[in-house]
Amino acid sequence: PALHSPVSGFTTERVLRDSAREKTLFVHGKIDDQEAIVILEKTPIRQDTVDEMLKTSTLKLEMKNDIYSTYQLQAPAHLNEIKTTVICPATEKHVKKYLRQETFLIEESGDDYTAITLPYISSQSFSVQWVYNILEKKAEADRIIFEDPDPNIGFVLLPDFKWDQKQLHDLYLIAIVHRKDRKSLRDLTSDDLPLLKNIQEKGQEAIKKQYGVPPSKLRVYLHYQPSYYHLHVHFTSLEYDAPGSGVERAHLLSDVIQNLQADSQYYSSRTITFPLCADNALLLRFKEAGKL
Ligand code: M7G
Repeated sequence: PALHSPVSGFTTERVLRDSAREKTLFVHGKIDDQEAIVILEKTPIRQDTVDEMLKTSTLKLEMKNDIYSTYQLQAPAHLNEIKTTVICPATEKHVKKYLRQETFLIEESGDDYTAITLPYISSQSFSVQWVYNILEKKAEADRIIFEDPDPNIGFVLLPDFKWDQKQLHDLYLIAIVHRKDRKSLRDLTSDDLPLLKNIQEKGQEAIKKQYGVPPSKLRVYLHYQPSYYHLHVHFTSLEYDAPGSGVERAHLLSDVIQNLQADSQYYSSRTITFPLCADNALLLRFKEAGKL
């Protein structure tokens, strides 16, 4: 839907991060006196628009040498969109999340979780209001592609807001569980196997049905630490190097299921390794506790 521009009144304060390779830019600024973050991202070129693009664009020659030539192509506006994400009002924590920073690996034992991480989560993690809005159909209801309404093993599956759904190459969905008493991987025991298997089976099935992408083309995982402490599972295209899909943060759902089958206390007792940014408040707590 067309909408009034929330970014026309944006004043830039500083660039938090940019990447020429990912073609993204994260800026911090203000919209009408409110703190705001705007994320700009050039989206992949869609195969189905290539013919149209080459036929309708103007080409400006940059150089020619033997059989080689380079051009600047000016595509029509509708083929040249920039995906824009706005967070407003943004908190200081959002600014830190997007600021490019040095990262450090933390090794969190089960006891560290209880003594250090859990108090931190309870006092100052990100609001999960957006998650509740999805579960209660107060936001993004029209984007839901599958729902199992069961209060114990049910979940909602919808496109992650990182994915514009224009091409399958960077397919990215999230399954958000209905139950509100599971914050992260750490809370899972073998009691949750029916929930996890349900997400895996029905999530994969729904994605196959909706997008024609089979389970063998999907990377299905949980983050530890997540940013939002309400249990959710990421489904990304195997072809796509999704942010946060590296070994230091992503735990494959199929591994999680097998680990819990072998040991119900696996995730409550094991030491789990994860990266944190330099001025992350949790990292400071690990430092204060002499763990870094
Ligand atoms: P995470 O592992 O808690 O944190 O995943 P991360 O953002 O550090 O990866 C939360 C996931 O939810 C991310 O993939 C986000 O892109 C996605 N997400 C965050 N928000 C605020 C929204 C939202 O409002 N709508 C949708 N559809 N996805 C969101």
